[in-house]
Amino acid sequence: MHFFKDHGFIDPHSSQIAPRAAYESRRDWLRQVALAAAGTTLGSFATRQAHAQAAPAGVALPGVRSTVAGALTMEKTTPRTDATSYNNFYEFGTDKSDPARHAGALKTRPWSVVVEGEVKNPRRFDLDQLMKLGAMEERVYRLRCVEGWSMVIPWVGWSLSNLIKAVEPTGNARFVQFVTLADPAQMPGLRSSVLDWPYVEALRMDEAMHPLTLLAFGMYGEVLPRQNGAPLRLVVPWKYGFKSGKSLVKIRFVEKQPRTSWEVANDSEYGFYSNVNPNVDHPRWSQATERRIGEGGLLTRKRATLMFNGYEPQVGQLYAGMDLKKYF
Ligand SMILES: Nc1nc2c(c(=O)[nH]1)N[C@H]1C(S)=C(S)[C@@H](COP(=O)(O)O)O[C@H]1N2
Ligand SMILES: [Mo]
Repeated sequence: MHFFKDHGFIDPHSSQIAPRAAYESRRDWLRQVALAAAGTTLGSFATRQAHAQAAPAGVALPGVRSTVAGALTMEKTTPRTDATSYNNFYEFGTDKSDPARHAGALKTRPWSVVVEGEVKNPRRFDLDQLMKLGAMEERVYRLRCVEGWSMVIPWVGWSLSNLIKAVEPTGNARFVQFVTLADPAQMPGLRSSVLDWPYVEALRMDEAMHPLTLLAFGMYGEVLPRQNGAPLRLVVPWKYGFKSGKSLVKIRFVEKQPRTSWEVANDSEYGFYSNVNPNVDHPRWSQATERRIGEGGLLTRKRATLMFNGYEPQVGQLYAGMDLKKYF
């Protein structure tokens, strides 16, 4: 039997700082490394328990079972306690427990989302108007973080294609950018230059239009907790988690492939496509296996990572003819 012994679990994401940022802010960098080193598995487990209560009892947000192919994995869902206390949301800090600790005060109403760029109907949506553009569905997706851990989360939302159709992209729209709120008054993590703020992610238009690409407003049958990206976030289940931006305030349709925050931070490690691929290792660690959060302790066997995170039947054809080793 092959058991995996967890290393001290230094968060590779947060120990990865762009050279430029490191020069400009060495003190910040040292603080990041200290934080990452402090975040051992045992340490963060303790803090996780301590902050498990930080997720407020949510308001119910039910969704009908999705009929989109592949949208309902039968795998055991991750305990809500784990999904709401072990997070990446660097606007609130780089430790896994920071979002649950610091996002509680984020003001999620009133909230609006600006849709602009290459569309016939650019407009600012109030959150309540926006939520009515589609029928809420439950989608149970695997979430695979580039750091080598995964969860199974029951989201509530609808296909982003509902919004895209409503704003009618022009013939020039080839990519879609997703911009997260960047408010230093509410987000203590913005003091660090670990990333270029605001957090910006992007998809190619056909990826954005794919029925599995979800605009999520809830999880576990309730409105999204703030640490998970309230009041709305993207979920792209076949890509590494960082492609799914949280707490979105702007969606922009553009002609040229935009640079994303993680590419700006380090484009030799975080490419534009970043499809989950067990055959292409991160330059500093293997992507062949993953640790399922909430599944046992330190000696739990790792799982094999699946091509396109298990969504290859649905999305594989989007990349026909592309060199998947190149477009990591
Ligand atoms: N705005 C923003 N969105 C973000 C991040 C972030 O730091 N800021 N982290 C990403 C990463 S690395 C992952 S793995 C997922 C984690 O989502 P979860 O905390 O809801 O599991 O959010 C992604 N979206
Ligand atoms: Mo991630």
